[in-house]
Amino acid sequence: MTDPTRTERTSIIPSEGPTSLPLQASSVVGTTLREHVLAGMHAAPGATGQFTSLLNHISLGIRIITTRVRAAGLAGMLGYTGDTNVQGEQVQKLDAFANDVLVNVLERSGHCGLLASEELDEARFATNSGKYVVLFDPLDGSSNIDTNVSIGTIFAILRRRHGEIVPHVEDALQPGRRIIAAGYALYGPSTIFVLSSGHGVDAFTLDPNVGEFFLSHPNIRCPERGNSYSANEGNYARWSKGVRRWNDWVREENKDEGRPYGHRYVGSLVADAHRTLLKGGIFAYPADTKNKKGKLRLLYEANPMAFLFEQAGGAATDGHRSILDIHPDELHQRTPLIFGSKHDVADYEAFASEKRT
Ligand code: P6P
Repeated sequence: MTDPTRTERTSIIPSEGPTSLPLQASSVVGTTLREHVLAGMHAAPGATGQFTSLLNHISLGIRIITTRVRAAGLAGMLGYTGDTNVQGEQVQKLDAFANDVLVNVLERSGHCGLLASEELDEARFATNSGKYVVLFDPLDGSSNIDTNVSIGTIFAILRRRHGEIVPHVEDALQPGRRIIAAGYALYGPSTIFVLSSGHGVDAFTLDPNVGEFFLSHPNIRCPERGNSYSANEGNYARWSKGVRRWNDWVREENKDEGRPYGHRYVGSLVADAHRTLLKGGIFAYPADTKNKKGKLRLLYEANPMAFLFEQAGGAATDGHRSILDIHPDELHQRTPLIFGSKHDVADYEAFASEKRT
């Protein structure tokens, strides 16, 4: 059965020559995110519209953040607030603003029971009756803000597990397999909103003049194998023997196997993830002797990315198991994070576990 939420973009220019037929109204305007999400709701038996409303509020938050990111250089929003967050990192003004915006729209949606953010030490009860949990990194890659490098917002949505009216912090500590939707916004030359609610992955591009996201990349599939790798090789000496062997292998000359791979590394997770999702290849942030559990956060960075890549036919691992199978113990726990084309990820796991030398 074709997925009713798969609304192929109608062509704006008729494929044949000049036609006397008037352009169909639908062929002038693409599919908006709002329409796409609504179509998903109509296709979901028993849908109440709460999930749709929650997604629309997240979209509103991302559009508000976009305006400030675009004007940050002029609006004096760059530079540090002087505060430090639970990660011990200097909090930049845009981080704080993005966090406040998302907390506000989630509370106003009335459907978020519990929220957790990289910028908040503890999980926060949003609305007692809200049946959803939203975990997010409001502005990932913020260390790149001052140099005008693309940054992003990452989120995951789950259902609350505990029946009590008052949300329970345990509702946030669920394995990624229980994610019902996840996505990211990439604030690059365009603002792109990439979303999956369990029926494949779609991307929407913001038209700033209209203030709407339009479907630009329906049904994204991550290529089964790519030709680039993305890793901070400055950590090479700190990696395990198996990971160093993988890195050496991926750079060896072997024309038959398409190596060496090209090296691409922005140092902003959402930018590196988006390229890997569209072009294939592999992103790797392994554990090392400095970050023994890895650097990236499980709940609001690794899990959303893992959900998206698996939905697009790719894979995501900590080097030994799927990221989505990890049972969280604490809100801000870190994990090694490797994702991308499924064959490239499988090669990495073989080297990392030293099954391959
Ligand atoms: P490194 C940015 O600070 C970030 O949290 C992610 O966006 C990015 O993938 C990673 O850290 C980069 O880390 O150690 O290479 O600078």
